[in-house]
Amino acid sequence: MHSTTERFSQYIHDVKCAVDKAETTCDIKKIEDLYLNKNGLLINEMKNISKLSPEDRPAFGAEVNKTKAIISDILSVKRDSLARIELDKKLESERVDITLPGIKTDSGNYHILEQTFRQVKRTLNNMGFEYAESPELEEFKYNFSMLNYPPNHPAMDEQDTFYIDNNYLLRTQCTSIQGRIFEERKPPLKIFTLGKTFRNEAVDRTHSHTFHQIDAFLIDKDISLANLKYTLSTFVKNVIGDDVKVRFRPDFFPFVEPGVDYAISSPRFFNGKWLELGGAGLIHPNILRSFGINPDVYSGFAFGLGLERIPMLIHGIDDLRQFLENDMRFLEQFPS
Ligand code: FA5
Repeated sequence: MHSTTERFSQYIHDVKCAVDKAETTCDIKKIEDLYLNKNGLLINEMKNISKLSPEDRPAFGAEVNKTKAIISDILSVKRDSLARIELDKKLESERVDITLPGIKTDSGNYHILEQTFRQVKRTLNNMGFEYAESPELEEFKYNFSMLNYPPNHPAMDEQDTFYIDNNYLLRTQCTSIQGRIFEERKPPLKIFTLGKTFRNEAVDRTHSHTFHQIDAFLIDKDISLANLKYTLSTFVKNVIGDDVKVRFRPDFFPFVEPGVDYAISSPRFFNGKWLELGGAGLIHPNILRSFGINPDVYSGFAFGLGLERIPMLIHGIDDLRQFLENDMRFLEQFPS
């Protein structure tokens, strides 16, 4: 019995030494496995109980249980303190400094031309104009012939473009929608379109090979230049500002008679200087007649302008090439 007590004291001593050296809860687990768990030294000791005489068994059993309890206490105290250290380390490594500034994510933004497009669309819709579309890759006849350009007329040279073949070209003006509408529908009509146009152009700050046009027309009874001027004034006041005045000057376009160019002026832009915005006029009677619309009953006006002109004026953008370059430093200046 004496040697048994010594053996158990040795166990406790060895456990204390091992526990002193333990640095992690895993080390504690290993010690626990060695002494207390299945196949551990103290469980094996219990197996020896059958070899003892019946009168020695209770004392031996009590000794084993006492030793197990002592070892278990030693392990549990150390395990608790190591677990606390491990938790502190984990919390420290995962610490979030809530006072740090957040990570900024970029938010999407409509291109300045898309913003202008939406504003123009909303304005003309509110004024009773219906939005329609026609192809960018257009037939020669809609872009020129049906718009009263006589064959080989020099006005076509002003709008040289990219030809696919003798019949198809990239449209030079959104006015090309007129013939497509007149073929299908009868007056009264109040329509506008907006889209890409293309010209074989020497590119500079105010001219591009690819730009956008707004084109609108109205056909009804008793339509005159007065209606055109009122409509255009309302349009530019809504889009550019209430202080904007509109001026007409005679100009030539084969599809209008009389034809005008129109300019706007506001004390906000270039000290009130007149700035040309686009072309307009009363739809040529030849066009009305060619689509079976009686010019003695119906008349109409049409106007067109470059979309880019609007943000250029409002924001003082002096180079239209920037609209197509997708330079974020430029685009980010116009949050939608
Ligand atoms: C026309 O294109 C006529 N279709 C407008 C019109 C419609 C007149 C209805 C009468 C009735 P013009 O070639 O002037 O007209 O072009 C109209 C506008 O498009 C110009 O004022 C300008 O703002 C813009 N524009 C023309 N060419 C370019 C270009 N190369 N780059 C950028 N904008 C241009």
